[in-house]
Order: sequence, then C-alpha cells, then structure tokens
Amino acid sequence: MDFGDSDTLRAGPRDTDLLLPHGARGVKVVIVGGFGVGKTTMVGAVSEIPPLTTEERMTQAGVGIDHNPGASGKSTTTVAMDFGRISINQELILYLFGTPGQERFWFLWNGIFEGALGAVVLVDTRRIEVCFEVITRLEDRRVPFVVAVNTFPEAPQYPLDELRTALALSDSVPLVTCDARDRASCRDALLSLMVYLCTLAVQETV
Ligand SMILES: Nc1nc2c(ncn2[C@@H]2O[C@H](COP(=O)(O)OP(=O)(O)OP(=O)(O)O)[C@@H](O)[C@H]2O)c(=O)[nH]1
Ligand SMILES: [Mg+2]
Repeated sequence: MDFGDSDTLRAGPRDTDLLLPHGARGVKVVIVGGFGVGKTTMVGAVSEIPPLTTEERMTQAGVGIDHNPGASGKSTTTVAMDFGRISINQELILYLFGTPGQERFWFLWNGIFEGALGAVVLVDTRRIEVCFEVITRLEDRRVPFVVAVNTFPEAPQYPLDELRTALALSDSVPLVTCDARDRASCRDALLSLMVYLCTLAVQETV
C-alpha cells in the first residue's frame, strides 16, 4: 500500500489546515501537578473546544498503589492526558495538555512535555509537598513554569509570599491564585505564563 511521501505525511497541510487558522501561531502548554489538583477541570473550563479527556474510574485494584480519592470525592482519574485549546487572539493559539496526576502514569510526561513552551503548575495547599517533585522535574527539563494555587474552599489559605518561600520559588517565577472551574480565572493564569515566557524571551535576546 502506498502511503505517499513520508515527509508530506509528517509536514503536510494537516497541522495548519485543521488546527491552526491561517497566520496563527500554535503554542503547546502543559497543565501539571499532583493527584486531584484540578488539571482536568482547568483544561475543561478554559478550552474553547470540547476537551479530550482520558478519565477512568478508580477501583479497588488501585488501592495501595494509587492515591486514594479520599475527601476529594473523586471517582475518576486521568490515565493519559487532557487536551484542549484556547485562542488568546487571532495570532496566538494555546494547545493545552493536562498530565495524569497518579505517579504511576508520570512516565507519560516525557511525551506530553515534548515541544512544550511552558507549564502551569497547579497546587492544592492541602498537599503542597507534591509540588516539590513536580517543580524539580520541570527545572531538570528546563521548562519555564508559573505556579497557580487552585483555591479549593476547604483548603488552607496562605499569603502568597509564604507559599513562595515554602515552595522555594525564585522571585522571578510568577505565583498566582486561580479557580480551576472558572474560565476567566484559568485564562488569567495562562496569560501570566505567556507574559512570563515573553519576559524570558526578551532577556535571552539582550
Ligand atoms: N471546590 C473546587 N473543586 C474543584 C476545583 N478544581 C477542581 N475541583 C474538583 O476537584 C476534583 C479534582 O479535579 P480534577 O480536575 O479531576 O483533578 P486532576 O488534577 O485532573 O486529577 P488527576 O488527573 O486524577 O490527577 C474534581 O471533583 C473537581 O470538580 C476548585 O477550584 N474548587
Ligand atoms: Mg486529571
């Protein structure tokens, strides 16, 4: 069977015609964080297309391996990734990839982060410690990131400067609060990442 020129298949018109309007630039952004911090919720809230999700029900088989749904009342978890899209303006479109939170699926991050320009690290202040591992991985991969505290009503609230110290974040890394269920709030968190990426790009050129 003839599949044609492989270069055409790789770099043919599909990327531009089906995903990107003419003249627009697509940027890959990853929403990352520990189990149940609201990654799938954020991608779904902000996406202008019906999000792709890979939710599976958590069962007894995962007891002792996976995080317990516990108080969050979650019955499903992401087993591969989330995908959504948001147009910032006519020239800039963000492709949003949510990572799985259960550690046994973290190996998938290798593919999810490939080609990503930056990341939003979502934090639940009830389980801040998960972020250390997440942030270390991003620093190792040299992926620029902002940190967004998802303000669950039942979670303790700390001043942002205390959180910055607790997370050992440098002053230059943006730290914001958001509500992962709220579109405008998620958009603002993504915009803080875009502004940060622009700042880094300018710094690299001087
Ligand atoms: N109250 C409140 N609930 C939230 C918020 N964000 C998410 N939730 C709820 O918290 C739960 C966790 O959300 P998910 O979006 O599945 O979390 P996740 O990080 O994708 O989880 P995994 O993929 O399993 O790691 C869901 O039941 C959401 O409805 C929030 O900002 N406030
Ligand atoms: Mg999820």
